[in-house]
Amino acid sequence: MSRLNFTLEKEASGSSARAATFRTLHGEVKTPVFMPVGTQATVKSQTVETLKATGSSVLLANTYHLLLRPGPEVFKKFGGIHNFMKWDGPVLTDSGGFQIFSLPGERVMNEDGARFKSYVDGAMFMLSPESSIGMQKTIGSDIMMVLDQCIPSTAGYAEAEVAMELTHRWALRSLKARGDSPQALFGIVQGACHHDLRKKSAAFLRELPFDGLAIGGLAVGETHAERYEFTGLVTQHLPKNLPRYLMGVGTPIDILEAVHRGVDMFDCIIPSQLAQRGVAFTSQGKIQLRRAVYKFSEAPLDAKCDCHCCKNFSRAYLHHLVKSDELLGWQLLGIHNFAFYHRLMREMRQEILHGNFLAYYERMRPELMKSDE
Ligand code: PRF
Ligand code: ZN
Repeated sequence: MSRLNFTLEKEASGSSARAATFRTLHGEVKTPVFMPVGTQATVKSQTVETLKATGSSVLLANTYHLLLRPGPEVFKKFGGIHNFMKWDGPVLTDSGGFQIFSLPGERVMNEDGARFKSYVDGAMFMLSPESSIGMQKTIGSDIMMVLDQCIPSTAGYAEAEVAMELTHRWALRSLKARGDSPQALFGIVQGACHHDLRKKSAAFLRELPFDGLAIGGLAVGETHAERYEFTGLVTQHLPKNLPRYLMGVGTPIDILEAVHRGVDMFDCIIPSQLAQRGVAFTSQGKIQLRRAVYKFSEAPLDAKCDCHCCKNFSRAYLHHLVKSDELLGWQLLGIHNFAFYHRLMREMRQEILHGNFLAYYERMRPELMKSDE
């Protein structure tokens, strides 16, 4: 039996979208859900209070970064990440599989795991399926991820097959390392952009006692059309009674497309990263606050949004903050962008529950592609 008590509440008609609920050690999650990225046990520019106010229910943190700094001893001392960062809701930890391959620096891979040099102090580290799970247990996350090998989605068949087979062997080792821990564990489907590898990976992982399954190795080099195609292909081969997580995706339109194809969970740095660059998602499309047209604008960022930023400040003030590179500009746009993402997720859930998702999908597609640039 799954450690998450996953309940599929409703499946859309004419679409693979689903609404579900699952229960973690730190509370319930309603899907579809977006998880803000808190790599360093903090979501950049936000406090736990601002996150809660925007509607965040579950955060993502990174084993790779937290292993290098502050390190396991600090998490042992504090009894886990919840007490350390004072977030009392669910936390999902990524395994480090993606960071080993995407961050610059030396690394040596073999059957056992990956050896790499710390970007903090140059010390050598080893991440294996067992040590990743060990660190995730120490972090005390609610949902752990298996260590996987994430390669560019444009990789050829032979390379993708070798990486997928290794990911499968690591998945078995990760399950063994999890043992009787009450923490949930997700497997990760790999296979780049090769149909039969993706099918094989999903078929292999679905037979194992995971509490959820993720789609990895997408949003790493393929076209949007390929991303949608492979997302849809994989979800068709995943069991209905487990949560499905598309790792590192995406923009609002990417998320709408993936929910339509049956994905339940998402994480991405975009809402925070674009906020840092002065970009906000609004009901009228994406806007760049640095543009001179906003210099005298008394209008709120988004008249249809009730977040702290939109209720209190003008576009002119936000324009001034981002032009001056003030931290508050990043924070306020971050608050708004998270509120926007969480509202989108909530709306999709409501439309699924009320049987209207397909019409919502058709209506929102052009809306989410608008931009002032
Ligand atoms: N594997 C892991 N984390 C990830 C990915 C992956 O493939 C991706 C790919 N988009 C993002 N984060 N472990
Ligand atoms: Zn707002």
